[in-house]
Amino acid sequence: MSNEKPLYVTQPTLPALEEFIPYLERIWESRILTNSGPFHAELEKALCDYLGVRHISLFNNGTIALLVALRALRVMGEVITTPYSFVATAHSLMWNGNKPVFADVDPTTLNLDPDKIVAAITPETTAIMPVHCYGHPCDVDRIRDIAKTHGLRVIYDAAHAFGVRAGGGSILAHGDLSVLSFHATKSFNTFEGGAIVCPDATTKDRIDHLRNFGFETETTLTSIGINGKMNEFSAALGLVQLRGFDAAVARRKALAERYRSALAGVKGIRCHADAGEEVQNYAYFPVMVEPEFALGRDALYESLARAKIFARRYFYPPISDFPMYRNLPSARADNLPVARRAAGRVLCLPMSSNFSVADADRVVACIADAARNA
Ligand code: T4K
Repeated sequence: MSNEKPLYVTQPTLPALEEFIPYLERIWESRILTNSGPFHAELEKALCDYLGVRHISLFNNGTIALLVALRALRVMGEVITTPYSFVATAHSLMWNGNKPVFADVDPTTLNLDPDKIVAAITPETTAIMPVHCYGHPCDVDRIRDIAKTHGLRVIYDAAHAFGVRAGGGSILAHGDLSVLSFHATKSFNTFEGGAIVCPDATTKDRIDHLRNFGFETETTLTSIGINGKMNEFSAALGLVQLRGFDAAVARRKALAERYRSALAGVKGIRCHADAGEEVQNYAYFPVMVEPEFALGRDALYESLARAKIFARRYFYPPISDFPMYRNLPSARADNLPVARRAAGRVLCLPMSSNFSVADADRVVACIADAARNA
């Protein structure tokens, strides 16, 4: 085992502690800890301004936000989604009593392939839940057209897509709703947290009531809501994190560029393509371990772990292989060849605003060594 520091797939960005202390003092003085406090209101406004979106509702995590997004639009029936994602995407459908229908992904972007969406539509289809995987934009124009033609709702799982811009605006402005995650491992974190981006005040109102048990006033309950509220600690942290977000993206961008140039010389390692976004967040650095590489993907994963480099196989296995999904007709292997191939080859390399270019060089050297020693 090497003596060098461990490099995890990600390491959270944090502000300097002294920047955060004044916020903590205000929380301690006011004793307002949660339930739509002042920092909560301030963060919703600051995020709308920063992201360039109309309305945002903060949540305690991205998974609860997905559940509430589906409930707010009263989605019920078959929902076409991707097998190439974190399980929370499909789980949110099952929790709401919907039936996930998996469609295959595009080989370049690894996002839902619009042609495969069309092929999966049945009379029971009510919605599409695409994922902007690794923060790379889905084909939002084609998905909008498909949804319009077939009368479907679109809820984007935008857990990876904080700050991403494409086509001249925020990627979060597409679809009926977009759902963000602010988990510790995400590009923008509030320890745990999430949000729903929505285009109109009426929908935001419905989402906000659902987030607070369904209460409309102190004594009127209009829906079977849940507790999805973000607390003041997380909201305050979000306000401080937002100030440092652009600088953190710039540091991750430098790391991504170093990875790309250094890996160009390693046979059989293919960097995931940039998918045409104007502004990326560089939250993940996925590579494909192709058959020409001297080792299989899992052997490389183990070899890196022995050198304290903890890459991750996001997203292996594909969601459609987990026991609660694999008996669905759409989970058949021959329905999802592209997603399955990517899941078998992908490795997300360490990526964090805290890592240096020398850290990237260490990872690449270790990959090259593993190939040489194979
Ligand atoms: N939709 C999509 C497409 C998603 O990717 C996710 C979450 C969601 C929805 C749901 O959003 P949330 O409900 O989570 O807000 C992690 C995260 O827990 C999960 O948020 C994320 N996606 C998923 C892709 O990754 P794990 O189990 O792989 O994380 P974990 O704990 O193994 O962390 C990875 C590495 O990060 C660790 O090896 C070390 C480092 N780390 C992690 C944490 C939590 C730290 O250095 N500090 C930390 O505090 O799921």
